[in-house]
This record gives sequence, structure tokens and C-alpha cells, in this order.
Amino acid sequence: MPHIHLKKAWSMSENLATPESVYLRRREFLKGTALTTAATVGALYGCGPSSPPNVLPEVEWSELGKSIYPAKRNPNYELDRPMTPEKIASTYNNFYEFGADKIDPVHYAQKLKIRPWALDVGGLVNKPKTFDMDDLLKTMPFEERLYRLRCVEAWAMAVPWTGFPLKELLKQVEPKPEATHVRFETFYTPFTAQGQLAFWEPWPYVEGLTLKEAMNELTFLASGIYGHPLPKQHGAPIRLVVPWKYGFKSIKSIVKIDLVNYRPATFWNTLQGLEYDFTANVDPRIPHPRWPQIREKMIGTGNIHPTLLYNGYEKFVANLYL
Ligand SMILES: Nc1nc2c(c(=O)[nH]1)N[C@H]1C(S)=C(S)[C@@H](COP(=O)(O)O)O[C@H]1N2
Ligand SMILES: [Mo]
Repeated sequence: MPHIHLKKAWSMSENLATPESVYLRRREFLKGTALTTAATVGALYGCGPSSPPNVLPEVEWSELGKSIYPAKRNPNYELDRPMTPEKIASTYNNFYEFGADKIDPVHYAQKLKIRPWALDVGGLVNKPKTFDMDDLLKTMPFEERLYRLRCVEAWAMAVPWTGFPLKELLKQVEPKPEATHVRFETFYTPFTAQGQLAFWEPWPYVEGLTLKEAMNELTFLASGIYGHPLPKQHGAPIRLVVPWKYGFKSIKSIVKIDLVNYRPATFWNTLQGLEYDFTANVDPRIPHPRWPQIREKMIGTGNIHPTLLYNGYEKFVANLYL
């Protein structure tokens, strides 16, 4: 492909730098209804901060956390590009519960109460269990992994997560043989998470994987980043990280995990099925209606890279899709 063409494709995606949601459609809806108040509109559509805070909000440490972070780095997962600076990664977030702009979560997610935090794991399992965050900190094999995360909006970052493989948790609850998929659910507290006031959106945020995908060694539950507990805007106290799929699969602030025998509905697929499919593997050959997927831009450096099949994690996951 001639250079000039690529350049054009890229700048087009820049101009279309609207968020993951069809913002305009929401606005039209709002205009057409008398139900909304100015306060709701303000909360949902900005009138908010437009720049990062001078100092990043402090992360909340628990006693146990002090013995976990920073965890030993697992050398099996290497980056092919520089790590994204923390200040960039933690002020450019998608967390629609706390607003539709990238800058919103660092400001608004601080309202989220993350302690105590219960994670309910059940459904088609022999040993359903509600894990307190502290139980997990005490019992799980924490390690650090360097992963790239690729958003469908064609930006990417490279960060050190701390956590453990999801399969370690699933083993503890013993999935029944009839379980085929795993369903994940985020909290639902519309009074602290203003984005959830949008009653026409399918809150709470839900996601899903096949059981095979969930058991893959890459599928990670993260409770930390950059050697410390997760800041709230990254999905504290615990979030999924699925590095070979578009970022929207990596659901934040999980309260519930269920083993099921059907393909679960997901937030973005329910909202805009034509743009977000269930599988959502990173694949430069599958065009997206709004963002060309051939290339991606690293936040921070702005460096452009070709998009890699399975986000470059082919050797770990290609066997899932034979
Ligand atoms: N609960 C919840 N999880 C979510 C989202 C969200 O809006 N709500 N956004 C997703 C999207 S689109 C992306 S790209 C990643 C961004 O993760 P980061 O902000 O930690 O970089 O989180 C994903 N997880
Ligand atoms: Mo995303």
C-alpha cells in the first residue's frame, strides 16, 4: 500500500476520534426527551474536567497489599515496544460508568468504594464461593506481566499488570462439565457512577468469554498496575485483562463471575452489535465501521504500529481458533 494512502487512512481515524459509544445518537435521544434534567446532561456529557489532575489521585493500599506489590515479573511475556508512562495510562481511560471522555475516569472514579469488595463466583460450578478481595490477596499466585492492551478505537498501551491467571480462580470453584462460557459483571451503583444514569444503556457492564478462552494462560485477573494496587480509573479492585482481544473485553471492577452454558450477552454487543462482536479478537483484516484497524497508535509516544493478528499473541491463542 503506498505511504500516502496509509497516512490518509490514519488521519481519518484521528478525525473520527469519537468515543466507543455513538455519542451523537445519545445526544439526539436526549434532545428528544423531556425526561432528562440539566444535571443529568451535565453529568453525562462533560461540563466536566478537560485536563489531567496535576497530581495523580493516591491509590488505596490494604495491609495485605504491602506484601504483594511489586510482584515478581513473569519473564514469559515480553513487550516489543516501550512501556507507556503511568501518568499517560492512568489519565486516558475508558470507564463509561464514570463518563464518556478519556479524562473523566481519573476524576470521577475516585468516588467508587472499593473496600470491602466481594467477588461472587458461581453458576455451573461445584463449589460456588464469594471471595473477599482480601481472600484473593492471601491465596492467589500474584505475578507481574507486561502486556499490550489494544482498544478498538485504534489506540494501544503497554503496561505492567499485577494479578493472577483467571484459571487459578476457576479451578477453585470447579466448573461443571456442562459449563461452556464465563460471564463477568461490573458493579451497579448509578448514584456514584453517573454514566449508569443512562437508563437506555444496558447497565451493568457485562462481558463474556468461552470457557476455553477463560482457561488460556494469558487471561489474567489484575488487581495492580505499575507495581501498586490498581487506581480506580483502571478498574480497582479487580479487573479482567485479555490481551489478544479488543480492550472492551477487559471488564473493570468485577463483582460477579458466572459459569454458564450459553453465550452471554455483552454490554457493547447489546448496545451496538454491528460494531462490537462477542469474540472481538484483535484482527487487522476485519474492518470496523469507524476506526480503520490496520494500524494503531501508542498513547504517550504517539508511535504508529501495524496492528498484529491476535494483538501479537498468536503463539498463545491461535490454537483456540483452529
Ligand atoms: N466496567 C467497564 N469495564 C471496561 C470499560 C468500561 O467502560 N466499563 N471500558 C473497556 C474499554 S473500551 C477499554 S479500551 C479498557 C480500557 O482500560 P484502561 O482504562 O485501564 O486502559 O477497559 C474496558 N473495560
Ligand atoms: Mo476500548
